[in-house]
Amino acid sequence: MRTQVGIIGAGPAGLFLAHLLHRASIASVVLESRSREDVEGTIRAGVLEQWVVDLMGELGIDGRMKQAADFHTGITLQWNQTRLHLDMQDLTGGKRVTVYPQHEVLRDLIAGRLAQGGEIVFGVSDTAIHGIDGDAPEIRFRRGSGAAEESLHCDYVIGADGFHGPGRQAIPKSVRSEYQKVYPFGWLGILTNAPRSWHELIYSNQAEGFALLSTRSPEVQRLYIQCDPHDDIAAWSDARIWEELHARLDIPGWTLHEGPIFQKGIIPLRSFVCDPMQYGRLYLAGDAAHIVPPTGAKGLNLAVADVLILSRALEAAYQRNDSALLARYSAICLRRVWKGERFSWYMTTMLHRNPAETEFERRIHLADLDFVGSSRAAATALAENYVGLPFDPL
Ligand code: RFL
Ligand code: PHB
Repeated sequence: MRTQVGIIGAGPAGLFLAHLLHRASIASVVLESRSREDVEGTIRAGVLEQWVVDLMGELGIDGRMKQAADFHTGITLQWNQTRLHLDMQDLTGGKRVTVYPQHEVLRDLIAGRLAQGGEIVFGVSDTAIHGIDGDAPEIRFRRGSGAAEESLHCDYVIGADGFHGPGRQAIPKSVRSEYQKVYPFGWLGILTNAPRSWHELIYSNQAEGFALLSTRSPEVQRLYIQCDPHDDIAAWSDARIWEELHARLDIPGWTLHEGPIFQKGIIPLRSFVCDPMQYGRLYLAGDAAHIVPPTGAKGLNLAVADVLILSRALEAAYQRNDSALLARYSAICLRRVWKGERFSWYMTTMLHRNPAETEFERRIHLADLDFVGSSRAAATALAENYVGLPFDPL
C-alpha cells in the first residue's frame, strides 16, 4: 500500500489532519488500533475553542454540531460558596466556547472522511514505524491480530497515536527531552440522566476539593470531582458521589439536580511535553507529544492546533517544494503548547486542593480566584486562554 502521508491514530489529531490534507489535495491513510464503535463511544473532552468550531464549518462537518452543541458565553468560578460569572464574550470581544463532546466530533470526522472516499483502517495491530531516518518511511501493521503483516509506504509518518502509542518512542531517547508533572489527585467523571442545573460550566474550589459541572445535552449532564488518582471506582457508590458533588457545588438557595448515573470512571492528571515533536520523517501531533490536565479544557484543542500547522507545512512542501515550515514545525507547535501547559497548570493548581498543600498555599489559591474576580485584566487573561489564544504568525 502506498500513500503520501501515513497517519497513526484516528483521534482528533489524526482525523482532523486527514480532512485538512484532503482539502489541500494530499492523500493520506489513517491506521487505528481500536474499532470504529470503540473510537466513537469513548467519553472524553467536551469544550471546543471558537476557531475549532469555525474550522469544522470550513471542512463542512458542522451540521450536527450546529444542532446539538451548547454555546456558552461565559463560565462560573466558585469558591467559599460564592459564584463569579466570567463573561467570556464580553472579555474577549465576542468569542464563545462550545460544549460538544469529543466522541460526537469524532463521529462527524469519520463519517465525513468516509463520505470523501478516504481510507481509515480500524482494528490494526502490531503497528511499527520504519525508515524515518531516510526518505522512504513505512508503517508496518496487521489488519487484526493473526492477519498477515502489511506495509504502508509513505513520504511522511504522523504519530497521532495518543500518549501510549508507538509514535513518540520512535524518536531516539538521545534526541528527545521529556518534561513531566504528575498531580497528586485525579478526576472521577460521571454521566447522569438529569436536567441541567446551571446555564454554564461551574469550576468550584471548596474546602472538600474541586468539582466541575458540565453538560452534554438538556437530558444528560457531565460532572467531575477531585479524588485520589489511585482510588478504586468500586469505592465510590452513587450515594457517595452525589454527597461529594453537593458538598462542593451547592450554595445557599441552589442545589444540584440528581439523576441516575450511567457511566463513571477515574482518570489521573498529568502535564507532559516531548521536545522535539519531529524526528526525520516522523511528526508527532496531539497527546502523542503533550498532555495537559483537563481543568483548562485544552487537550483536544491543542491537538487540532498541531495538525492545522502541520497541514500548512505539508501543503508548502508538496505544492511549493518549500520545506521551511516543516523544519520549524516542532518549534512553532511547542510555542503554543507551552502556553496551553501553563494555563492548564494554572487552572489546576488554583482550583484543586493539593493533599500536601499548606494553609499558606490554600490562601494563595483563594487570593488568585479573588484577583480574577476583582481585576478585569486578570479576568481577561483567563478568558483569552479559555476561549483559545490567537495563533502566532507562521
Ligand atoms: P487520542 O484521542 O488519544 O487518539 C489517539 C488514537 O490513536 C490510537 N492508537 C493507535 N492506532 C494505531 N496503532 C497504534 N499502535 C495505536 N496506539 C494508539 C488510539 O486508539 C486513539 O484512537 O489523541 P489525540 O488525537 O491527540 O487527541 C487528544 C484528545 O483526545 C485529548 O487531548 C482530550 O480528550 C483531552 N481532554 C479535553 N480536551 C479539550 O480540549 N477539552 C476538554 O474539555 C477536555 N476534557 C479531556 C477532557 C480528556 C479527558 N480524559 C479522559 C483524559 C476530559 C477528560 C476526562
Ligand atoms: C467536559 O465537559 O467533559 C469538560 C468540560 C470542561 C473541562 C473538562 C471537561 O475543563
